[in-house]
Amino acid sequence: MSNSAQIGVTGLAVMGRNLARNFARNGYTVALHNRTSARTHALVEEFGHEGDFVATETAKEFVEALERPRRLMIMVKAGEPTDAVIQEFAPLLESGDMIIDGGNAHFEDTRRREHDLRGQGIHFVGTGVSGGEEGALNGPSIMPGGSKESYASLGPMLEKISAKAPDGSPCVTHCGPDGAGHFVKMVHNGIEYADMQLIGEAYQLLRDVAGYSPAQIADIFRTWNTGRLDSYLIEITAEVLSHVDAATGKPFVDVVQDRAEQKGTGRWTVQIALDLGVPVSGIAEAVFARSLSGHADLRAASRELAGPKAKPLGESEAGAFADRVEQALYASKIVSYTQGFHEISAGSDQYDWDIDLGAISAIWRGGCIIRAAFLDRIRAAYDARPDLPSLLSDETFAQEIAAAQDDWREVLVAATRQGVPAPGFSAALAYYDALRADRLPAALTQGQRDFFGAHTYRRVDREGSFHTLWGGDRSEVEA
Ligand code: NBP
Repeated sequence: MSNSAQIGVTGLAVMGRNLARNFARNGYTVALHNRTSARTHALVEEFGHEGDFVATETAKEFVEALERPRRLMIMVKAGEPTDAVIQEFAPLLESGDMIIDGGNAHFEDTRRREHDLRGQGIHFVGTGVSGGEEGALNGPSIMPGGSKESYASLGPMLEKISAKAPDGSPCVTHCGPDGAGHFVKMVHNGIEYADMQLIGEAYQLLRDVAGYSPAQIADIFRTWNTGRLDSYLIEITAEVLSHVDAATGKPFVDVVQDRAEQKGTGRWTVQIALDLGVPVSGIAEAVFARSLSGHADLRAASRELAGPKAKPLGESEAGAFADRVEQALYASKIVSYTQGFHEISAGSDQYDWDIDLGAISAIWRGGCIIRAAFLDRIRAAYDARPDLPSLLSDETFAQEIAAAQDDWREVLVAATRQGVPAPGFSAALAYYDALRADRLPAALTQGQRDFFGAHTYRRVDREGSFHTLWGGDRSEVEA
């Protein structure tokens, strides 16, 4: 082997194969490896003409094919397979070499792997990659963590293969040390869950409250996609809704089982948010909504439960209602991004990552599933004020929510009256109202806790911790 490859990819299923082709199409020589070598040969046979590939069979051959410092990218199933591959390759590497894990790893695993490999002088670069199969080939949004030194060597290559935002800038940035990249990818996916849930709720409200057909709703989404909701997910929603099943002639959405799965990154976003004490209620509702949809037996057993008697809207009111749903969707979307960015900020503080929130919103503008015109606005908000306490504190977003809130509330009233579940819209509004509340019932909670467990409380008018002698004369003592 000639040490000629600038990068090597091991794990050549859909993602690895397309990333390898993307590197090759951009002029890099790419070493190829897969546990089962049939995948390696298939890639070269089918796509060898696209660029310079070095097909290898063994780990030793693969490592020897790479120029120094070596850049070895792992694109295997996350979890144990990633550890197995690291164990196979790490002994063959030298100080200064890089292992780039582009799988959907848990950021704690990435922190552990980075720590272990650092001792050997190997840079472990946990990297979020978003955009699915198509993005991997034509330009994903890339979220690398790891050392600054590794980014200096790897960054220009990632910038070349990444998606480009509408202003031409590459959708990749060094997120921060060790697990920062995989953490950012995790929250990206959590936001993606929330975006999809909100869109789903908008669809169901338009259908069950306003009485529109899937084809009509597709047209509404197409119109929304020309405005402030302009995004990949809105665009594909219109495509899915207008699709007709060839076998039955029915709308495609009506022949698909209404059960979704929740796993991996969406669930982790909520689990980690709980650990960090960050309220990501919109994202959590999205995860729970998928989970509820999957409980087929429970749903079957509950179908006869009483619902409201309200009738759907008449044709004359439907148009105005659709406009209200757009307002509710937009306002709820601002809230779910607010929550997601809060989680990234909390993770950054907890692990000392110094993540630039504006830069993160900028790299999500192209290539990834949540790409949206709206992200430009988030970037502008953080660029103008990097210490923004919350996206809701940004003047422009606050004004937009102020303008949307009456419609947002009306939509939830209609949803409640008609018995249409809208947990995402509802959680978002509750979060908004809780944040702006002068007083919250947490004061009562503190009183209850002090009553049954002497947990003490703080007063609004004096420093210190206090306890009331609830079982005695109810006098207050300083704790
Ligand atoms: P899969 O997640 O389906 O993994 C298949 C690959 O893992 C094959 O190359 C397989 O080798 C290899 N592998 C397994 Br499984 N166990 C192994 C082991 N013990 N040792 C060595 N190799 C092993 O592939 P994918 O869908 O291309 O995804 C790759 C990574 O990218 C995953 O971590 C995924 O979460 C992440 N990701 C996927 C997407 C997406 O849209 N699909 C998007 C973003 C990130 P074999 O051929 O010999 O079985």
